[in-house]
Amino acid sequence: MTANRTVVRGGLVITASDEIHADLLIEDGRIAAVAAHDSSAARAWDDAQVIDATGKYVIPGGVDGHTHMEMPFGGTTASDTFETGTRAAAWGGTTTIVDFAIQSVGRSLRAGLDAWHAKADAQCAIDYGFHMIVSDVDEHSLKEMDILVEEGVTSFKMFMAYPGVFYSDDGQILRAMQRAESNGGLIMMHAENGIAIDVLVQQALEAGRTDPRYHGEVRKALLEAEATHRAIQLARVAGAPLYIVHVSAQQAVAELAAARDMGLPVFGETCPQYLFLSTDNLAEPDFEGAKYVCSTPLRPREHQAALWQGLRTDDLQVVSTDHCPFCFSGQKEMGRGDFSKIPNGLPGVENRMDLLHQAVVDGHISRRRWIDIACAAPARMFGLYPRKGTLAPGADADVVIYDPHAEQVISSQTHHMNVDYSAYEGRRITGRVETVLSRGVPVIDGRTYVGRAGHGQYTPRGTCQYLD
Ligand code: DUC
Ligand code: ZN
Ligand code: ZN
Repeated sequence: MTANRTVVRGGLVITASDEIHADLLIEDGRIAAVAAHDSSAARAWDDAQVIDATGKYVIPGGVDGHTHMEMPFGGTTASDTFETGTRAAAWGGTTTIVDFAIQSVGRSLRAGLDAWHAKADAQCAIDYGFHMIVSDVDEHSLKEMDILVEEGVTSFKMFMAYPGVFYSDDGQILRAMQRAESNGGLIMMHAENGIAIDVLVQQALEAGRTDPRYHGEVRKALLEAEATHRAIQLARVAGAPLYIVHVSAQQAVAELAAARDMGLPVFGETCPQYLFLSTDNLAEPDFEGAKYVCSTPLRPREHQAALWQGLRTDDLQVVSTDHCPFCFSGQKEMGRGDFSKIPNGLPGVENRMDLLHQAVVDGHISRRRWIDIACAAPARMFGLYPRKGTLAPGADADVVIYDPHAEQVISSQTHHMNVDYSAYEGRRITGRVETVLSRGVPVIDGRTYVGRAGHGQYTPRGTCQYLD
């Protein structure tokens, strides 16, 4: 047996474009060949170590293009470190994350990026890349964007929300978009009208409306739609492509669909929390609603149909998690008596692949669309394809053996994220990750964690491949 040759035998290999009963040959951490099960080509790989995938799906490792490990926010820090968060991601079948390095106001992009490298270096169980949050647009940071694109940090998140923290005004946004137009970068937009929202927050608190559910009421769908529309027009003026993060409102999906119908290079992401949760959760009594405070906020249940439809029609291309966990105890509780002090964010990096498989079972999306929105599209969007996001000769052997018939119940008692609650507590899921390989190396082996901090490598990225 040759140690660096592995064959995954007998499974249904699913990519964004194909489903075939095939065997997969892995050599030196890469996919070497895919051949029909039991074909003469596959039978010739008899010197390789065998992983039996009979009756299972063989899928590319998930690519989560939106996480916030150890993110300082709202006076506290997201509770997953790069070590705990990437381990949990692997448990859930995700083998690549793209996290957000943050430029602090008054400091350089480089200083922010260096700080995030220091947090992640030698800690990760799976591969990772970085986007850059731009919070201070000036001549220097605009020049730095060019350098970062060259280095493989090819996407830049900007905020139309959070005045005084991450907020950029329209002029700053336009300047960054113009720069992206010339350097090939992709602007990722948090599209909510934060100036108007802050007025409504103040008015709600003054009227004694302090419970978590008011977080959802003041961050109005119309103010997400308005910001989405404005961001699209600014991108048109700049001639730049645009990616809207965490789309939650039906009216925002409509803005994206209209722009795409015009042929504009505008893309959108939604997250499991908007597909599976709603304002009903935000309204849970005894401050339990705080567990569901994130921005953009959860919407009334009626918005979910538009999100599913957007995913089916490709008006939305990607499902990422916006994983940004805060413990209920001691962190979410900071906002008792004042919803605006609840740290914004939900855990989910471990649950995304399973929840989206449940969407396949429930008939919302096809199996191939599952792999597209969770693996291939984010890899393409963020310049990682076909190394990540598919199973084809030459690709990294990031492979998940997925049991489509296993039954599980999501719970904080059994999850691996470093957070004391689950946003999906008690939810029944059909399907479960069984084995995960990262560049051919087992990270999860038959539901046992066998990975290590430091296996995961920093992965510089190319530019958005939807524009090629
Ligand atoms: N939204 C969140 O819910 N958390 C972190 C940042 C963001 O935009
Ligand atoms: Zn955001
Ligand atoms: Zn985010």
